Amino acid sequence: MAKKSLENNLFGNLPDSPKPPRSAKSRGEDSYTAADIEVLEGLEPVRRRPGMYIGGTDEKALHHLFSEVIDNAMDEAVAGHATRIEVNYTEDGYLTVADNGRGMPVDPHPKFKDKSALEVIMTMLHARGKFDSGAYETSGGLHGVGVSVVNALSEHIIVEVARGGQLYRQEFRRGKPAGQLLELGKVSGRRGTTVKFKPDEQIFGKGNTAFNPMRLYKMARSKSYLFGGVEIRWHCDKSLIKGQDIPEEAVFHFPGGLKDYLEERLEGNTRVVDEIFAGRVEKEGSHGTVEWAIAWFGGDDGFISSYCNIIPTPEGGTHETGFRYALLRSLKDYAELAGNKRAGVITADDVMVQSGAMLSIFIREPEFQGQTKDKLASIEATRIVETTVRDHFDHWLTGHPAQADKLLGWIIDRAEERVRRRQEKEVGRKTAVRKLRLPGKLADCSATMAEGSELFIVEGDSAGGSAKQARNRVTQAVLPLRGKILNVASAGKDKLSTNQQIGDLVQAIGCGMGASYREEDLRYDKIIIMTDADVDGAHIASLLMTFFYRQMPKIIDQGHLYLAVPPLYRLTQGGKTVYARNEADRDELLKTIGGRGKIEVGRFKGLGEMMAAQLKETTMDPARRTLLRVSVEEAAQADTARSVEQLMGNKPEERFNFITARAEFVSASSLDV
Ligand code: TTJ
Repeated sequence: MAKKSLENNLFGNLPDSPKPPRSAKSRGEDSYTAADIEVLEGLEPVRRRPGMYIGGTDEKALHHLFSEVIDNAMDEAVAGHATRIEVNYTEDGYLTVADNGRGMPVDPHPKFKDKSALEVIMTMLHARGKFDSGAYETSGGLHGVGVSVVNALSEHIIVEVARGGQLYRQEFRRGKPAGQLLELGKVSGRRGTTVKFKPDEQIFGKGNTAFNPMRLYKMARSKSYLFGGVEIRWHCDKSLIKGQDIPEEAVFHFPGGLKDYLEERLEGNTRVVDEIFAGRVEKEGSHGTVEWAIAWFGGDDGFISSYCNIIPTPEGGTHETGFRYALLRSLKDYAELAGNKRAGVITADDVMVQSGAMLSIFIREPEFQGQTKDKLASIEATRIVETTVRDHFDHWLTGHPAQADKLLGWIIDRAEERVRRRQEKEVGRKTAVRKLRLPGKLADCSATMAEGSELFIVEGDSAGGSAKQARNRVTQAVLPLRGKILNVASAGKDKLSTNQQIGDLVQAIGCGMGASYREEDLRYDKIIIMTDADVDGAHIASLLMTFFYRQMPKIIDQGHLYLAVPPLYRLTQGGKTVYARNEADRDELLKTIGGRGKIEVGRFKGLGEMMAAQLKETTMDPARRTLLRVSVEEAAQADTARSVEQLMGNKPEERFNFITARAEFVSASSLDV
């Protein structure tokens, strides 16, 4: 390793490093070595196709470089090893980010003996630290591509590391080392990593490599409230600010995390209840950590800002779904407890529209979806957020009944207002003209409003017949589907639009599908899939769930989709009859009513076999039935191509178990309506 002087190092006024936190020690602080770095490939592909790595070469992509760098420093802070990050944008066109963490490892890499770990991290695509037992696996900034991408797309990068009492430096140009790792000299009481870089005009275009200071400022600031334990210091040379309303220097620190931030953001707004509902539940190693803050205020400018592993998710996703659902469920439960009968109308939207909310979660290996990867797709996030937030909101509501009642009343008022508006719009909706366009097989209900009306999708004509007799003609409609419906997971668009079953279904529901979905035209409040309690029934139900998930996800999101729960067994003793949903149910019942004479046990082969009165009593009558609400989570499961294939393929039993297992799960956490 070459020696060089300590003068002119980048650290300048970087503060001393924190004492290692205890949690870090107990995890074997700094036990990482070069051996923990995984190596894949060189950087040529990044320069050839930058869009593949940073989503383009426009201004947004340019600022992605900053995200990637600061996220690396944030990871070090979230892991408990850094307390301070400095951001410095200077006249020379370079952007510098520094932390007071452990410092990137500099020891020789075992596989590339002539290279340091630092060089491997900087020059190899996907080279990244594997944290012990994968505790909190880093966001890796650009959804995990790594800082080498920044290197590849920078004209010049200087990296300095203070580690083990030594200061090191290495420089790179357009992804390639511009010299070897230098040992600059001794430093004491100081650790950390500094990265100073200038984006490459060859990539972003001449004159397009200047950052937007306002954008940098906001990004840096937003990072700081995502982790209360970090202080971010901002500096931007005056000449670069050019009329933008931002300071040259600032310190961002929100020790109270999201709640502090929300407090500041909502300053001046009157709130429905003063207190912000906020919390943070930390899990060991960060995986599963959830932090949130929400406040309700009037006005139409409600918002939710969500994040996963400090990556913004402007399009929401699974974590937001869990959040909305938790708030809704808690409120409804509270209403029931408080004897408030008006809460039936409220939806998750009613709860959220006039609120300001922040949500941040940390999970291992998050998955993002969408063109710009702006939406969280990891299924487990829904459950993690739902259970955490629900628990706390239950406590919050019951612990502060006065404000809970106020909030509930306010949300209900708004929901009722929404219903009224919609009813007004609905008058005349089901005109004769529209009715003419309804499918012939549909036995529609006579009510003209969607509110309170139900559509039963029934398997087979014979079951359809029973259902038509068993229904309440005013509020319940029945649409029989014959045979297997199209497997939407494998069908192309053309097939989908010409398929008769799908066409009937879409017409009956009324609101179109895919891009032409119009919520206002939804003709029913509940869409209930009613299939036999057997393997084929489960198959059809899961195909239908897949269809809704793909083509009308809002229907599921807003809680309109349900599964009926028909019985499988009938137990008769004397003149009395009871029904059982499954074998376990049946055995339980046999035990409880046994010993009082002979019990006749019958098994239904299908819905069609049931008398209309039985079907009504067990499955359709709102007063006596059980419904399972389908959540996005289950629908997504049914949608997963792999599981559909797996489940629909040669193993019908497996699929059946899958569906029923899911259904059990839903019944525990959803409305029994
Ligand atoms: C890796 O394993 C050994 C201990 O340090 C870990 C690490 O990489 N820490 C780290 C990286 N701290 N800070 C960084 C970092 C900071 C900035 C500003 C930019 C980059 C690319 C990394």
